[in-house]
Amino acid sequence: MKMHGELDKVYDTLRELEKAEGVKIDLLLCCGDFQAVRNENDLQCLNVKPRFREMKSFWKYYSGQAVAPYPTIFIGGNHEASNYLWELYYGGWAAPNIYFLGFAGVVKFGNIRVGGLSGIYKQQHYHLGHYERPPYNENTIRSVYHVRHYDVLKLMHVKEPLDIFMSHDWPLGITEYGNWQKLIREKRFFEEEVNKRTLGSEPAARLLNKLKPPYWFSAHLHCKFPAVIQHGEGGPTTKFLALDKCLPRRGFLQVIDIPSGPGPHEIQYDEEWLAITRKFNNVFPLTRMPFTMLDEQVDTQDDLQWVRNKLNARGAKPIDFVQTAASYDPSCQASNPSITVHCRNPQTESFLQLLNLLYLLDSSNSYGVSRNESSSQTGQALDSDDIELPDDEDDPADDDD
Ligand SMILES: [Mn+2]
Repeated sequence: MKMHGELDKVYDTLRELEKAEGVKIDLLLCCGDFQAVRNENDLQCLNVKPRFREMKSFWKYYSGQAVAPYPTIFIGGNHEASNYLWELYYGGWAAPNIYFLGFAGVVKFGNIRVGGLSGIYKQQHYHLGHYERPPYNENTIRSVYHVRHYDVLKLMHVKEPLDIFMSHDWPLGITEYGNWQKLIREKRFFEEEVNKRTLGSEPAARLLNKLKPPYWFSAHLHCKFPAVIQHGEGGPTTKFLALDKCLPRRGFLQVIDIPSGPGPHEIQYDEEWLAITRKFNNVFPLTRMPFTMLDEQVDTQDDLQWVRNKLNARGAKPIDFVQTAASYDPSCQASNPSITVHCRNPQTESFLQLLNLLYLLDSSNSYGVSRNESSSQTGQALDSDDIELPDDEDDPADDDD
């Protein structure tokens, strides 16, 4: 499901559902536009029109005033506190019991493997490095959430089967596998893109084709759309489901029953993913220089053994949540937000120490490059791909992309 900051409503709905249907919810998955906004500063890093900037309810879960009643895993979309998600680039607890999967990531929940890719695809930024740093300008506040080849390449190296995969935008061509006629009757403005086969993310389609998970969930387009993909004759199938946004009487939530082992049912690190992370951290592109490494398979066997030894010794429980910013205080008069700069999140620092990797997220070299490059671009307003998505009157948060 997609959240748009409406955590309270979603958890309430789940509680009601448990009572009414007599089911037990083990895990909540959110496919982006989660809006993990902790305070006024984070709100400035969220790409929505200023008049729609609202604090919503995540800050309560961040401050400890409320506690997520279900373990929750989310990926990023195109309306996020991008400064905060960048602190947790490799994934981590955004709040107690609320886990951000990272710009790309795989975790285990019991013996279920959940993978995901954050952001949305825009061709013009796909091959660049992650050069964006807070404070964002009007260009970088948008490009920061555009999917990068580096993260897709890491996911392309996942060989062990995944059970669930999440992407914010839909895999390109997915509409062919479901009732697209009904889709374009209900959402006329998708018609041209559906017919031209330009609706959705090309790298997500490649990942779907490679990973072939039994379940794939997406969001972004504000409508419910199921599809079934058969991967070749007699091959495995993927059940695809996109859900609507969190509004009354809209299909924003779906309960799915997936058989799993006896547990423990908690979020844990995934060995193969940590091995891939270790392997690729030394080519982490952090500037606007194109990153063009090909999809050829890099061997991660040594790293897998290394990670296995490490996790055998310490366990696979993720590093604990650490609060890094003051949370919003409704009793205080709205103060002018200060300039948001990058913060080294202790969770990320501990994670990198665990894997014996360098901290690169504030790489001063790339920071310098990005500042120069972006200042030469001011004046260049939205590019043609940043057209607003037409949607219902009640969909104010969905301008851009
Ligand atoms: Mn979206």
